[in-house]
Amino acid sequence: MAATLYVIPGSHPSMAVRLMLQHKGVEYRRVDLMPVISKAVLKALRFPGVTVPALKLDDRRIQGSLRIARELDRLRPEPPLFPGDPERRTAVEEAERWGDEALQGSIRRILWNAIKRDRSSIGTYAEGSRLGIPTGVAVRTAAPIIAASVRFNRASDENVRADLAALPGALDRIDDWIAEGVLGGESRNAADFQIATSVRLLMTLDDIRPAIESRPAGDLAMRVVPEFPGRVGPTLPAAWLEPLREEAAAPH
Ligand SMILES: N[C@@H](CCC(=O)N[C@@H](CS)C(=O)NCC(=O)O)C(=O)O
Repeated sequence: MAATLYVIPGSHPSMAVRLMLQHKGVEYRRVDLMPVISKAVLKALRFPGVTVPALKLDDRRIQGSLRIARELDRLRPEPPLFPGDPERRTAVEEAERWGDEALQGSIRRILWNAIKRDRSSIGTYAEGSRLGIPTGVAVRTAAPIIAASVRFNRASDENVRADLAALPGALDRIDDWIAEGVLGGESRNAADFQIATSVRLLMTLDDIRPAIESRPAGDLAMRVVPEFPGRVGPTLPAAWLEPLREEAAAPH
């Protein structure tokens, strides 16, 4: 099986699929793409959509972290990404879907809004990647890419302030799933990869890491994704972070 995975450095669902391939022991070639430019590349490669992760398996093109997880389980059942017990599988799928539909987008918006405020930070997400041009050049020419990404991901100030206000509730939900054993069980499942990569990406923001690291969600993120390149220093308005500060002060 010849596998090529197209990713964007710093993309959380891309990291989720990298870890799933590793979990399955599937050898693959990774191709790093620049955001925005990735869309044209994926079109040229005849993928049906314009987002990463995008996986070419022999002649087949599979896109989207949820679809890829199911295809990997079909092609290589062991170790499984979903529990065999139907009730437990439903719970994992529910958490995975929320991770894909709700959590992923809010984290993308928060990240792009922070990068817009501290443009020099974008290069840190490219550490260890091969973009085909020197990282310094990529960073110096990144302004239009950042502006397009903020627009494309609807990372407006209004939306991001709302995302940050909703974050404590989202983290509570993840902590509850960990307590129930849906996440963070003995063997990693698709929802672990889906959600832990999002939380881990958020922990690359100095403004937000303190509100996460002492929680079960932060602990899971560090265990599932010990390394996630990238760092943004303090940059978000203090008032937006108030809901997280109150949260960090409360016992967990
Ligand atoms: N829910 C999809 C989302 C994929 C997605 O939106 N990927 C982003 C990167 S995280 C992307 O390709 N964005 C295009 C761009 O940044 O230009 C999945 O899990 O595969």
